[in-house]
Parts: sequence; C-alpha cells; structure tokens
Amino acid sequence: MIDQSRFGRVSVIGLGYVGLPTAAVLAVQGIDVHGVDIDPAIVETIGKGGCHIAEPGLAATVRAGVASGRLGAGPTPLPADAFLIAVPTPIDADKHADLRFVEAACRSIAPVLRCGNLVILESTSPVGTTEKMTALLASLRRDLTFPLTDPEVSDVLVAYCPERIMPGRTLLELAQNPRTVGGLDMASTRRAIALYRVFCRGRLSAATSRAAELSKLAENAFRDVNIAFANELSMLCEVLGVDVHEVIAAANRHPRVDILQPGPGVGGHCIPVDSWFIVEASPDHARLIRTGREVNDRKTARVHEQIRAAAGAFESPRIAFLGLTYKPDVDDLRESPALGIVRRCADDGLGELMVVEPNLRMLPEALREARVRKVTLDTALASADVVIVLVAHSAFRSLSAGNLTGKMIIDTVGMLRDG
Ligand code: SAJ
Repeated sequence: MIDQSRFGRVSVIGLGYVGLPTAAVLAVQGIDVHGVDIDPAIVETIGKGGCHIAEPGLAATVRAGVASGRLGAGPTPLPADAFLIAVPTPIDADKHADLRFVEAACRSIAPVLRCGNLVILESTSPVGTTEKMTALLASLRRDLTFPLTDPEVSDVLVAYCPERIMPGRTLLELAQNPRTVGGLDMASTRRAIALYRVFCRGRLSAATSRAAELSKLAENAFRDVNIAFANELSMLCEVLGVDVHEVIAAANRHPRVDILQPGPGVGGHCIPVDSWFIVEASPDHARLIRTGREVNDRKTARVHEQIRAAAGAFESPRIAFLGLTYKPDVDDLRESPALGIVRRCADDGLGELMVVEPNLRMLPEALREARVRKVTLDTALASADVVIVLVAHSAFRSLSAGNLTGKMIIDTVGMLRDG
C-alpha cells in the first residue's frame, strides 16, 4: 500500500523557470529536494545557494532552501519518492514538438526508479506524451509495473500536471493557482494531488492525462487566438485609417466583449509555441488556431515593414526602439517579437539603431555585433529621427507624444495615446 501523504525526497529534473521555483517551494515546506540540471553552471549556482533566474522572491526562497539543507542540486537524479520533470519542449524548424529533453529526463531517472515512486511530467507537451513517456520508462525498467500495463497494482505511478505560472508572479501563482492533475490512473492522480498540496492552496482538479495535456495547450492557444483577433483588428484599422485603440475601447464597453490589446506580435516561451503542438496533432481540425498563430507572426512582419517605410524618409536614419523583452517589465527575451524586429532592421542595415531597455544590463550578443547600441531614454529622445515603441514598460509611462515632437513615431502598443 502506497502512503498517500509523505514524500521523503523529491527529485526535480530541470531547474529552469518552472523547475527551480517548484523545487524551492517544496524545500521550504520541509521536503528534501534534489534538483537536477544538465548545465553544470546552474548546478554550481544552486549548490552555493545562488539563483540564475530573475524572479521576485525566488533568490531568497532558493537561499532559504539551500541554507536549511533541504535543497541541493546535482547533474543526475538520486533515488527519491517522486520525480518531477520540468524540462523544455521546444518546436523544431518544421514546427514539430521536440521531445528530446523529456526523453533524456526519462532515461536519467529510469535507473533510480523504485517501487512506490511517482513520476510527474510538467513540461507543456503534445497529447499522448505522458503515455509515451511511461512506455519508455516501462521499456527501460522491465522489473517494474506501470499504470499503462497494470492499472490495478502498478509499482510506479505517473501523472501529467501542467504549470500555469506567469513570469513575474511565479511564487504567488505557484501557491495560489488552481491546477489540473492528470494521472494515468486514479492512484497516480491521488498521489500527485498529495504532492501539490504540499505547497499549492489552489483547487487541484483530477483529469485524464490526455485531457490535462490538451487543457494546457488550449489555455495558451486561447490566448494566442484572442491576441490574434486584436492584432488582426490593428492591421485592418491601419488600412481603414481608424485608431484601433479607440475601436477596442469602444467595443469593450459592450458588457460581453473583452478584446485584448494589439502589439508587435506574441512572444514568451509558451504561447507562440504551444499552438503548433495542437496543429501538429490534427491540422485539419486546428484551422482557427493555426490562423491565429499566423496572424500574430504576420503582425511582427507588418511592424518591420512600417519601420522600413519610415526609415526610407531619411538619408541616414537614427532609429530608437523602446523595449526589447517579450512583454512589459520582465528581463525575458524568449521568442520576443521586439527582438526579432530589431534583428531584422539590423540585417537590413537600416541606419543607426538604438535600443532603450531598462530591464537588461546589456543587449544580446547578436545585436551588439550588429552595432546596435543600448542607450538611455533621454539619449534616444534627443537623437532619434524615428521612435518605435515595442514594449509598454512602466519606465516609459511618463512618455507622451509631446516628448516626441518632430519625430516619426510607430507606437505598436498604444502607449502614447493618452499622453
Ligand atoms: N500580449 C499582447 N496583447 C495582450 C496580451 C499579451 O500582445 O493583450 C503579448 C505579450 O506582450 C507577450 C505575449 O502576448 O508577447 C504573451 O504574454 P502573456 O502575458 O499573455 O503570457 P506569458 O507567455 O507570459 O504566460 C502565458 C500564460 N498563459 C495564459 O495567460 C493563458 C501563463 O499563465 C502560462 O503559464 C504561460 O504562458 C506558460 O508558461 O504556458
């Protein structure tokens, strides 16, 4: 009989944006946590009580976990009661899910799996990944039984439980957000719920593993499609000569309408990627989702075209980009449309390019090599011919169209409207 409540040690595979905070909160709740990462620099940093991710409260939580002796890190998993896999699941150049890291994580835990263990996959994954992962583990450990083959009495329990945290609010949302827990059988679901209950006050709802996998993809595809609606409206408004923000503000006064905000495209590590996992599964039945993805990418290309047209009005244009990260007030550049736009302008050799980005110490190497300069807002305002607002950082809030008299302005996020 498996004890439903106690976890002596938990091994967390992947100490990134999701794995590290989860490991740290488990440790401060009194669980022994062994974090695993293939990057030796990350293992060393965590081992010393440091933290490689900028996230409010995380450094202090990791420090407390390590100081208490409950949180440690290493290159390979140790035997544990539960294994929590939080590794990247990117898409390849053909927009197909690349599950190499999940497979490598399974291969790394297989040798230390024991009877009574729980394995949870948290990585955003195509439908059926948890079953495939279990089949792989079963093939590597023929001495153990798994829910797929022996639902009544399996030695190892397996569940899928997606994360839902918003960068910038990670610790708060880890503690509060409701979660979907998709065990391969009820015993797996119950055991996984017991683990999340250690640090999560939100509702923990049972689902099948496939429903849990698809729910995560659906959540992000829903947001992608809704942002695509706003971005499509913005391109339509450009042609019709109407202010999109005025249109959205007016439409949103309807009690049942809530249009999101247009921008330079959609970034971040999840939303631009996850829709493709659905499209890959059944292209004929995911036409709206695919189109939403394409509209958002098209919006990024449209902003680039607008900048080229504006730059064309000057002999040697000085162009200032306000913001580079994927959304306001984070230091995260993953899949950032703003970064993509600046890169394309640098590739075009469009003129003198400057970036104002208060959330980064320095620009990424590719931009530095292309001679893009990081400047202060004041420098940008003093010298630029063209100003492009790409991200609505709080540091730019004091800005108004009045500060920019005589310059060409492309405001992709509508920040200067009320200024
Ligand atoms: N964006 C717009 N217009 C809007 C809202 C957002 O253009 O009205 C853009 C942002 O600028 C950004 C992108 O969309 O480029 C995504 O930002 P986001 O804040 O919508 O989402 P993420 O990627 O930071 O986090 C999302 C969240 N999912 C949902 O809101 C459905 C989060 O809860 C997930 O945990 C996370 O993806 C994830 O890891 O899956």
